[in-house]
Amino acid sequence: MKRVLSGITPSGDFTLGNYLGALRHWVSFQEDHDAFYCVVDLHALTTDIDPVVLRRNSLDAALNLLAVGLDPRRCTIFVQSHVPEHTRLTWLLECTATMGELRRMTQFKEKSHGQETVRAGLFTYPVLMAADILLYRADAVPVGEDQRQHLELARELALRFNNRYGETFTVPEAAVPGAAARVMDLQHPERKMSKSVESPLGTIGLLDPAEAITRKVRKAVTDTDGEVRYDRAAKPGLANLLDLLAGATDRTPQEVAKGYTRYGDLKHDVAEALSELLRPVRERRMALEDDLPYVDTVLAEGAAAAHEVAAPTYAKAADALGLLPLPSLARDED
Ligand code: ATP
Ligand code: LTN
Repeated sequence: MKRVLSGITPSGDFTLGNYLGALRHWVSFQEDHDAFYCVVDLHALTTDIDPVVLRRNSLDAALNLLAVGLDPRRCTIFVQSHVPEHTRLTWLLECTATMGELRRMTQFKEKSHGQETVRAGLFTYPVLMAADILLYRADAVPVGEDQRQHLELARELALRFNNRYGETFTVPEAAVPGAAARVMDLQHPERKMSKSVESPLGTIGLLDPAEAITRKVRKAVTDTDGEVRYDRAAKPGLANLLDLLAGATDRTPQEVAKGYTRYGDLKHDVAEALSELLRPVRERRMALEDDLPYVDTVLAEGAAAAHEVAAPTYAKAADALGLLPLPSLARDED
C-alpha cells in the first residue's frame, strides 16, 4: 500500500479552505493508503503563541480531524511533538538545505514581511516540514496549492541527501486537488482564506452553522459587471464562489458558471452546498465535544504507531551521515 502523510497547524479554528484544500482528501486517502496525519504543534511555535491557547488548539485540532471523518482504525493520527524524531531529523536536514533556498520560500517572505524581528524557526519551518514527510517515507502528500513550494523543497532535500549519502528517503509527490485547491477570503478574494488571519466575514469556519455560512456567502465581495463567468484575474470574488461550488459538487468552475446568469442565484446555491457539505462534520464534532479521554487514547496510540515508522528512518539517515549508533543499541547487536 502506498503511504501518505500530511499535517495541519493548530493555529486557530479550522476553515473551509483547510477542508476543501486538504482534509476531505485526507479522508479519501485513508481508504486505500497507509495514511499518517499529524497536528504540527512545533510549526505553530514559529509565530507568537499563548501556551494555554496552543494546548487548547492542539486538542481541538485532533477533535476536528476525527469530526471530518478520519477513523483511527484506518489511519494514524498523532501530534508532531510526541515523536522526537521530527526535531532530530530536522537538524540533519538543516545541514543539507541552504540559506538561499529557504530565503526563496514565498510563505517565509509573506509571514516575515514587515516584522521587526523574525524567528529563526520561521525561516527553517520548511525543513521541519520536510522532516515530517521524509521520516514516514511518504509517497504522496495531500496539501492545498499554497504548500506546493514547500513540497518541492522536501523533494529536493530527499534527492540531495540520497545522492550524497546513499538511498535513504522516498522522494514524495504533492497531491494537490483539482478543484478548490486555493480557497480565497470572501471579503479579500486576493488573499488565501486562513485560520490565523482575523477576517470574521471573510472566513468560513469548519464548524460554522448554516445561518453563518449563508450570511457570509451573501456578503461575499464580487464585482459590478454582473456577468457570471470564470475569470480569476478579472473577477476574483466571483471566481472564488464558482470554485467553492465546483469543489463542493465535484465539477469544474467553468461548468458551474454555465448554470447561472445572476450572482444572487449562485450565492444561494453556494451557501446551500457548503452548509450541506459541512453539516455532518459539525454534527460529528458536537457528538465528540467532551470526549477528551477518547482523544487522548487516539493520540497515544497514534504517537506509538508513528514512532515505529519514524525511528528506523531517522536511524538510517543518522547512520548514512556517519553518526555513531547509540551505544546501548550497538551493545544489543553484539
Ligand atoms: P495558518 O493561517 O496558520 O497559516 P492555514 O489556514 O493556512 O493556517 P495550514 O495549517 O497551514 O492552514 O494548512 C493545512 C492544510 O490546509 C494545508 O494542506 C494547506 O495547503 C491547506 N489550506 C490552508 N488554507 C487553504 C485554502 N485557503 N485553500 C486551500 N487549501 C488550504
Ligand atoms: N506547512 C503546512 C503544514 C505541514 C505539513 C507538514 C503539510 C507541516 N508539516 C507535512 C504536509 C506535510 C501548512 O499547511 N502550512
